[in-house]
Amino acid sequence: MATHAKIVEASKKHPIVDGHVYQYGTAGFRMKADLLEGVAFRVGLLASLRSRKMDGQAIGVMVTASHNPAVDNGVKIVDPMGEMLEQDWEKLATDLVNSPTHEQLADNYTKIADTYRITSKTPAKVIYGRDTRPSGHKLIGALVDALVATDTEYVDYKILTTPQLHYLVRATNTEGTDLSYGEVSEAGYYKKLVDALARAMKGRKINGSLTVDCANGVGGPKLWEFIKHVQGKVPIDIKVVNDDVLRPEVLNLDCGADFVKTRQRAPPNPKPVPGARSCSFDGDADRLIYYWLDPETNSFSMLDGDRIASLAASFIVDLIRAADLEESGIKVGVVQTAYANGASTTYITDHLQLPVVCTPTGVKHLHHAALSFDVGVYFEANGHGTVLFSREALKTFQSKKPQSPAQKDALDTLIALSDLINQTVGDALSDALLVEVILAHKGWTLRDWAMTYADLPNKLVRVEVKNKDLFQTTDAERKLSHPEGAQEAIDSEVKKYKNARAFARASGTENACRVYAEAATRSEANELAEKIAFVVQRFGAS
Ligand code: G16
Repeated sequence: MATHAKIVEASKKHPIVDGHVYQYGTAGFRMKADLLEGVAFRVGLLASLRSRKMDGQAIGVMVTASHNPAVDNGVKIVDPMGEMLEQDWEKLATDLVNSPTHEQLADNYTKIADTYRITSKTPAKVIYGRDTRPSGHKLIGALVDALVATDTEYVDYKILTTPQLHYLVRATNTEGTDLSYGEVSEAGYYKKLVDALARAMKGRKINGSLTVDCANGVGGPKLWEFIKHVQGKVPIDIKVVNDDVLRPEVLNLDCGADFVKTRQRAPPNPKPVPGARSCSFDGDADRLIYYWLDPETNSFSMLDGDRIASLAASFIVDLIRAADLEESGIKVGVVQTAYANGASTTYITDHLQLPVVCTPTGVKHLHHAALSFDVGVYFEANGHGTVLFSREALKTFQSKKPQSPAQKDALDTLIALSDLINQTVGDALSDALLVEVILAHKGWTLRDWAMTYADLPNKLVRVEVKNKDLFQTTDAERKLSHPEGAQEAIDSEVKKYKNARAFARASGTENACRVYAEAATRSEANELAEKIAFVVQRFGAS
């Protein structure tokens, strides 16, 4: 049977839901899982085309809805070096998925192949994984049917964290080359982390234990796997909590990085221990938030993505200086979004004297901007981020001849960090190890870390509106361009408060708008957020 006919036949088993408009958003297609079967099939078609377009390199597909509730799911595509799908192809994905009939779907598949001069003679390869959501199994079934219909080779990595899938895509496509990213297996991922951790920790000791809340998601079993690999090699005491993946309904429920960030408190279970160093992953383990309860005052301190970014940037700058590479022209920069606390931006620009770039939400935007630096540190305030090292920076670290044991130590640590930090995407496990390494090097507690600057009080609110798509933004999401008059209404509220800032935007992963407000005091930040939420409700009512 010709490919066109095979696609039509297979598609009939996995129809999309009539009347629903699908959009490839911040994190691929994400919605209630029962709307996604046809989408997963169609994503399989696109991934196959993408692989052929990229000369047969492996393309990744991850099935996850990350921080969203257990009933949701999502499908996203990973490009050959482990990055997010190229922007032009997001549009193709949206168009292909919305094809109204099975025939039109197959026609659109052929049209893309013709437009991009893709031939079926080029081999295609797709590798995929899924989080612990029960709906993932069915979605993978639909995906595989598309891969079979298009003669695409595939590898099923079963249950993985999102960053593990990104690692595997890059490892697959660089295997046997000078740029080899690591062994092409889940075990290879752990081995790489353990080896880099051992090198980065040489001569240092991690103080006390780290409690990791795994959001009852895939991070739990994968963290246990990591512990098996690290045992006996590097002393690190990890206490795993909220790792129940047998009851799907508890995923992200009252725990996880999103809960901690938005509620600004520790998960209620297990009961937080004052003074304990704790952190939370999200549902697919690509976000990380640290926190602790002060044993004296019982107050809660959160160390979010902004804090991780400033900690990592200052540590790397210190290492570059200690390695006598200050004059080498290595450009270090930080990338944030509008959600970054104003105090963090001031600290990075004024105290660390580093450039800061602001991009719209979505790691693809941050990742892209970070590539313009030799060492690009990017983090969203919600804990999603990583540090990218350019090839030139790595070459400089490797070729520099140390003049003293201290210089050698700094160079070795820089090289170890570039292996420890996931170069493809934000990775909660790798980021947590990075934080542990830095705290150990500096001999810091979380209190010391929290003392570097004081966050401006802030509030994040989720607002449900009839049509979130009415809300269009400009200026890296710091302003609304539509609906008309909404930005003026926001500005006139912000003006009433001291040191205040606020913005509203449509979420790319939930059917809602988000409002962020910052002000001089907590009560003012809360009040301002409420007022802006009211503006959003008013303008979103039509
Ligand atoms: C995804 C994206 C992140 C984004 C988050 C929330 O994270 O990868 O870049 O910050 O959604 O996006 P929004 O505010 O548009 O809903 P995750 O962890 O859910 O995959």
